[in-house]
Amino acid sequence: MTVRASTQVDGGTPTPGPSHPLQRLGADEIRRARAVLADHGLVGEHTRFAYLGLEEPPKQEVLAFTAGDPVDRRVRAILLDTRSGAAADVVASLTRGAIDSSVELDTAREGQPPIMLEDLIAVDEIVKADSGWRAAVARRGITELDLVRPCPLSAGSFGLPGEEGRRMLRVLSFLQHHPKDHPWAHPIDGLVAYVDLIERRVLHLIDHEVLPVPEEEGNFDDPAAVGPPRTSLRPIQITQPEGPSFTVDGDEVTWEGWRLRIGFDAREGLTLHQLSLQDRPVLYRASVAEMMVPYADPGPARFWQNYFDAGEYLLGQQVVSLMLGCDCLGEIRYLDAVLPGGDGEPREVPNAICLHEEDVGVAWKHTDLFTGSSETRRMRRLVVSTFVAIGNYDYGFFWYLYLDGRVELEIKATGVLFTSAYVEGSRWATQVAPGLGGPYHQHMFSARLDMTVDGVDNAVDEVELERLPAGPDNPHGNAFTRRVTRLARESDGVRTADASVGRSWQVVNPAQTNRLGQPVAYALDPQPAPLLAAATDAAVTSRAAFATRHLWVTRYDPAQRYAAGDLPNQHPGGAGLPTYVAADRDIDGADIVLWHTFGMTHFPRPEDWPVMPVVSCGFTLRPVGFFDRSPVLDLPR
Ligand SMILES: [Cu+2]
Repeated sequence: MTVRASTQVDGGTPTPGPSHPLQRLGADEIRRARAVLADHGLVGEHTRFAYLGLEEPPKQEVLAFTAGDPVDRRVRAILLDTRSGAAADVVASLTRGAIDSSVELDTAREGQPPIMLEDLIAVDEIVKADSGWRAAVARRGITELDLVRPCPLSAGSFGLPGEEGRRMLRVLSFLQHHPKDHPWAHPIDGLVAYVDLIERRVLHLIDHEVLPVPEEEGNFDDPAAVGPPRTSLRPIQITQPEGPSFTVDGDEVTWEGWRLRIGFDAREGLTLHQLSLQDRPVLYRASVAEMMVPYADPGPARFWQNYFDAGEYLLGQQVVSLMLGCDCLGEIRYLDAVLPGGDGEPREVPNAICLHEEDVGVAWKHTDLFTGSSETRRMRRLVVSTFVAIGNYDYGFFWYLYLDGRVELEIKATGVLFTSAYVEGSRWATQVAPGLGGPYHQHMFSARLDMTVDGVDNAVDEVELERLPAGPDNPHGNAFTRRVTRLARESDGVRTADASVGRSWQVVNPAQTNRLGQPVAYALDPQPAPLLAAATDAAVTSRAAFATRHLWVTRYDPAQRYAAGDLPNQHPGGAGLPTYVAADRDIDGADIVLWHTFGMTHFPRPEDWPVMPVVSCGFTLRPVGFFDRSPVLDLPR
């Protein structure tokens, strides 16, 4: 490991300073970053930018910022030399044209740089050049290699002989009948190539068994296959003749007392910053800091399947452009995303982030028995959303801000199943079409919620129903109460949800009270769902330890950003949250971060084929004593 500071070198034309330290990186800044790194000799002929993003200043610096203050713009880059396999983690200042740190990564111990979009092409070339793989494909009756689609699948870390220190992918392939035919309908199963991306060769071939390639096509976008669209749906039109109620100024959005900044990162995708309500801070930063998809099949062709879609594949890099009238209805404002390409040059994705306002039914209502009063008000929410397409699956990230102070994240999973050949009687898959398996898997997300409820110093109370036995205090047996437990240290903050007692976690500000003398709070309401299903001693369990608990609470540390650690790709395990909480810091009345695991356990249905109707998961943040009374009394009739 080497760390070196640098002298200041001019890295091209300085760009005008940003108006805010969290302003999203612009195309000029990405070019400038590349130039600064190149001027310091960090960009060689074979250097690829596996990651490049804004290195946010520490929280106290951002909170102290006032308009017009100078900003030191810094970026973090994970660089990979595709010839040697050497990798570096670099922080550079665009403002000063300087390298603040450059650390050579010990990839066997610290993990590999993320997988890049271009690795799709690499694995295609590598497996198709391998005579053993071609022979194995031919044994399955496949000769037209142009119609075989190899997938760049993250290798994980299983301590397999000869793999240590190599930059690898594992490759399962699919067949097309023609170039418009969706390959996911035709898995070429029982055959896996283990690929070394640096040596650009197949290291090892698993040719476990020859299984029939399912033949039925799954072309949901072909009218000839799905039949004519129904004609019975009449138009619904959503109009806001006076425009939406929100305003967008650069990355800053205001709506009905809410104020927030929109961020977008190549790794985390959509991020929310400095979210406040009526000038009272609620959340300093919110993101989906990791997500991973472990599969259930223990067989030789599939035991290794688990994809860290954020840390290994970079959610933000997979963002797609949204279409008016399809993805969002009504009065829409779009933001474009600017992302670094593998070559370090900026790449723009138009209409990547959608902002709109929605009517969501009744906010409150009462018809009174005695006064004859009858009042109803309507609820609205502001929606900030984005969609990513990660190979077969598509994920929508929908943040909702409500008039009554609630914040929700809904993740919509759709797209196409990662299929298998179906073997009769399989315990690891559902048959979703003739001979086609929908393998069992989970989608595990980690939301990183850097809370600032009325200020930076917060604490967490676990709140749940307490049932009481009948006795002298409870002579009729009807009693129940609320149990409140303060989580004092990081070791206390590692918690599991419990729907049977409605367990929630209230983030309180012990120093701020409402008019009733209660500490102001925001509750995290989980949707209790199964945690990681893999065995305790499975390799994936140590790599995705975050997914073994619904809640982790850590002391804020700007270096602790990712639930499964900085570089989960091929990481041997133990990084991220287990390491962060090992210090067992005090979290009672401190600058704290909540990490919430949620997700879905997916036993695919025939209805999920050939394209899956959206299924959702998420969580809610709900004000508890944050307001003195209902905050939506003033809604107009
Ligand atoms: Cu699924």
